[in-house]
Amino acid sequence: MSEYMHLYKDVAEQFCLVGDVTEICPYGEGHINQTFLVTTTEKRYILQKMNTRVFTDPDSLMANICGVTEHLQARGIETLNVIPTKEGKSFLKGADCYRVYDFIENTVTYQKVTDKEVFKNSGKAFGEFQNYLAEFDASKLTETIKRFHDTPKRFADFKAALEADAFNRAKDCREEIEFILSHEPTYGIAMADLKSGALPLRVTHNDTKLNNILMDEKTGAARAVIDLDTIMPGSMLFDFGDSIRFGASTAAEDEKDLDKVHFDIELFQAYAEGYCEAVRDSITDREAQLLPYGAYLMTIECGMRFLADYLSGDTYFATKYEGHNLVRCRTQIRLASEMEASFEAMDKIIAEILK
Ligand code: ADP
Ligand code: GN1
Ligand code: MG
Repeated sequence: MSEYMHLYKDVAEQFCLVGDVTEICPYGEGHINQTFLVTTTEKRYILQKMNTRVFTDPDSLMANICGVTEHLQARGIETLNVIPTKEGKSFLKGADCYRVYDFIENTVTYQKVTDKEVFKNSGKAFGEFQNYLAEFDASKLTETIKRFHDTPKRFADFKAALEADAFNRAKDCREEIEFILSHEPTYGIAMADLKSGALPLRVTHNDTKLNNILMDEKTGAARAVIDLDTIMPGSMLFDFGDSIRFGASTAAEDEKDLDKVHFDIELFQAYAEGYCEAVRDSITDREAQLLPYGAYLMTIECGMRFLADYLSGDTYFATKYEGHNLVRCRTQIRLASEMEASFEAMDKIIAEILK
C-alpha cells in the first residue's frame, strides 16, 4: 500500500464515493491546500486536506462553495461538484478538515502559458465567471479571508514581518525589500476607489491564476473555474490583474533565472481580448482605465506577500526548498517593474479592444 493510501484511505472512505479506493497520490501545484488524486475501481476524485490555518472558518467556506456551485449547476455551467460525507455533510470536520470533489476528467491546468489562444480562452472564461457571480446574491457569502486584496494592509503586514525579521533573513534580500518599500505611493488606488464608490464592489474570484482553471485537454477551451475558496466581494481589477500576473509572463512563477522572466505584452493582449469580450456590457470606464494598474498591483502585492512569508519563515505558502518564496518574490518584482514601463502600451490595447 502506498504511503498516501496508508495515510488517507480511511479519510476518503468517509465520503460517498462510487467504487473501492485503489490509489491515493499527491496532485497539482496549489500553494494552499493539500490536494490528492483518489482512484477507485469506478472513477477518480480530488481529496483536499483544507488549510484551516489560512481559512479559519471551514463551515462558512464550504457554505460559500456549495452556494456558488449550486448556482452554477442550476444554470448548466460545469463547475466543482462537492461529494458529501456519508453523514451528509459537505466536508469532514475534525482536527484536520477534508473535502472531496469529482475529478474533472479530460482537462489540464497549466503552470505557464504555452499557447496564446488557450490564455485568451481562460480570459474569456474568467470574464464569464465574473458575469455568473454578478447574478449571485452577495449577502449569502462570508468573507473567507478579510481584506484579501487590500494592498495597503498587505504592505503593513510586510512591514511588520520586516520589522520582526524573525529568521534574520532581511540581510539576504535588501534589494527586494527596497523595491517594495519604494513603491508604497502606488498601493492605495484600488482600495481608495472602492471606498469612494469610483470602482464598483463586485463578487469576484480573487485567485484567478491559470492553474485555477481547467482547460479541455483536446480543444484548449476552458471547462471549469476551480479553487473557489476566495470568492468574496472585491474588484474586477483583482481578477483581471491576478491572471495577468501569473499568465502574461515568459516564465514560471518560481523561475530562478530572472533573465527568462519578462512581462509579455502579446500575452497581455490575448488575455485582455478574451476577458474584455466577456465583460464588455458590464465594465465601467474607471475599471477599464485601471485594468493595467490592476495587473501591476496584483503582481507587486503578490511579491510583497511572498517576501513577507520568506521573512516570517515560510508558514503561509507551500514551499519546496529554502528560499522558494524569495525566488517567487523576485519574479513578481521583475514583472511589476516591466509592467510599470508598459502602462502606455497596455492602455492602448485596452482602449482598442473596448472601443
Ligand atoms: P490550492 O488552493 O492549494 O491552490 P486547488 O483547489 O487550486 O488548491 O487545487 C490544486 C490543483 O488541483 C489545481 O490547480 C488543479 O490542477 C487540481 N484540481 C483541483 N480540483 C480539481 C478537480 N475537481 N478536477 C481536476 N483537477 C483539480
Ligand atoms: C495562492 O491557492 P493557490 O495556490 O491557487 C494564494 C493566492 C496567490 C497565489 C500565488 C488563498 O493561490 O492569493 O496569488 O498562491 N491563495 C491564497 O501563486 O492565499
Ligand atoms: Mg489553486
